Amino acid sequence: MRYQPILAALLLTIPAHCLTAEPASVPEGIELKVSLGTKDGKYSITPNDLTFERGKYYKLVIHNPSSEDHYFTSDAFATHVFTRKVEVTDGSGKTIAEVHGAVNDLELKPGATVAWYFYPMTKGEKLHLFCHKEGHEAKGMTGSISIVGPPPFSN
Ligand SMILES: [Cu+2]
Repeated sequence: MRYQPILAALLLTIPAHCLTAEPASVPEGIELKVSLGTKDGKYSITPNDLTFERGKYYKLVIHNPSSEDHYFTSDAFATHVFTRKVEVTDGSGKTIAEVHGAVNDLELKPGATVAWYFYPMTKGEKLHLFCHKEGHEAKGMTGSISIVGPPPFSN
């Protein structure tokens, strides 16, 4: 009992933001969906021409509906965005992992879905997007990503 005031004093020294989870007001992000391959085995990235606006917050949901592994690869894109996290979900849509840090290559197993949360930071025109699995780019798994708009934090 005599330690209670000490404990209370200690708790008061902890900044409030350390005690609470992320506020519910964190935006979900502008959602875009991309498919790597198709159910019937076509080698495509759909849509394959993506455009993002600087300073906005995005949730890019990448899904592989096919029966083989595919990559979402764009070395240039990684240097143009700030990645907040990549969420990996299980079959029921429950998050089973979060990956933090710069991302430039994702491999998705058949049926897998990930959500990439990021802020586009610097302008980019037709940044190369492809699947680097052998032969897949030549078969059609290619695309481009553009980042447009005024610089973030400019007004
Ligand atoms: Cu592929």
